[in-house]
This record gives sequence, C-alpha cells and structure tokens, in this order.
Amino acid sequence: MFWPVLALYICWVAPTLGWGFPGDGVSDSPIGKRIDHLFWLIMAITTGVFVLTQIAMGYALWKASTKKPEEPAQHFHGSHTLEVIWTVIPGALLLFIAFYQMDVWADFRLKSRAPATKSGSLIAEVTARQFEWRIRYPVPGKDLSPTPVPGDMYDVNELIIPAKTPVMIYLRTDDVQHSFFLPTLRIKQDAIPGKVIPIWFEAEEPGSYPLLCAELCGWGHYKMGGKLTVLSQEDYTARMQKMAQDFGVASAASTPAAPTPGVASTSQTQEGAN
Ligand SMILES: [Cu+2]
Repeated sequence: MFWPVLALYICWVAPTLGWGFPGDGVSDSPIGKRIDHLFWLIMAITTGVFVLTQIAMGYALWKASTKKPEEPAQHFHGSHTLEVIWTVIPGALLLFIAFYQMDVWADFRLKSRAPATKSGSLIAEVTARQFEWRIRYPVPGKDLSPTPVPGDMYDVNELIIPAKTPVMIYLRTDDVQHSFFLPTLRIKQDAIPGKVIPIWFEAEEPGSYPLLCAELCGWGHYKMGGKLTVLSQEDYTARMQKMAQDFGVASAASTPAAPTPGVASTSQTQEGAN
C-alpha cells in the first residue's frame, strides 16, 4: 500500500509546492485555462482508475493470502463478462475524452477557428534558428507581409505583444526542427523546415513570460531562452513606434519621419503612411 499512498500524496501536494504547471499554476491565457481544465479532468479520471485498480489488486492479494494452505487453488479460463466490462469501460472513457477535447483542439489548431484573423492581429513572424529566435515585425499600422520587405523591423529573442487581445504569429525555422514553447500560456508548436505555421494566442495580463525551445535542436539548445513581453495596448503602441524610430522606418500610424538618405525602404514604407 506504500507506493499507491505515496503517489496520491505527491499528486495532492505537488501543485502547492509549485511542481505542477509553470507559472503560478494557473495559465495566463483563455485557451490555456481550457487546456488546464482538460488536464485536470484527465487527471481525475486516471486517479479514479488508479485507485480502483489498486483496491482490486489489494483485495486479490488479501483474499489469496488468507486462504488455508490445504485449500486447492482455483483456476480460470477467463471470464467473458469481465473481459467485456474492462474493454467497454476504457473504450467509453477514451471516446468521451476524444469528443470532449475536440473543441479546444480545434480552437487552438485550426486557422479557421482562430479568433485572431482580423487585420492587424498578425503581429510578427518568428523564425527559429540555431540558436535564437528572430522576430520580424511590420511597420506599425501595416500588415505583416508574408515575405520580408524593406522597412520591416527585426529583434532577437524578445517577442512583444499587446495584452488582452488574440494575436497571431507565423512560425518558421531556418535550419533544423525547433519548437516554440510558451509554458505559462500553454502554447507549444513545432517549427518545421520548409513550413510557415500560423499560431494564435492571447495573454491576459501584461508581464514577461518565458519563451523556450522545446525541441532538442543541437548543442546550443539551452541558449534558446527568449521572452514574451506582454504590454498594455498603449504601451505596446508606444513601444512599436519607438522601434520604428530606432529603425528609421516610417510608421503608417504616425507622421512619417524625415526620409533617411540611402535607405532603399523609404519610398516603400511611406506609401502606407499617406
Ligand atoms: Cu531550438
């Protein structure tokens, strides 16, 4: 009985010791909360099954050990009823889980169900490479172009998004397979060579969240720790304007900066500004 009891005890105390989910144990994103709910539901089902099978096993051991030595052992050639019961119940449970989680899965994975499909919600392209995250933003006020254009703004290892609004990124990789992982938001998506994968997510609170690579991608895998910076809408707009200034590109949402001599992008970026 020691191991089952220890297992249950650990499951009970783990969340309070911070051994459970990343962050403070509660996801900071709406879809993350639904994923957590699925996790706890499956946890409850498996715990119930675990406890019941342990009790049945304990009962069988106790029953056999209390037999008198002269009593003959009983032999079975299987029980049809039992076989049917322990096939149908797990089957029904798995079917229930399969159907129950479908909505969350579809909302997370299907582009057609993503809430972030309106103009401007596609905020960046994230390109993984050995060993960093390269981020490409469009000029503030413009839509992200599918391929890099002059006037785009670049950053490394820090993805900036506004809070309380669903945003979308394009994920790609320059070399091997990586995995874009935002543990506190419960977002994880492989970056696959040759593919551009849209992912949407939403952070409820401004703050700084870890951005990790969840695919062993080479010797410098550990170096792929970036961060997701979530800002209030005003701070986000200000930060993007500042970045546009730093890059010397004209923002479509503000008065264009003085043309920078020798920058080929000037004419292109100012089209949107007027
Ligand atoms: Cu990686």
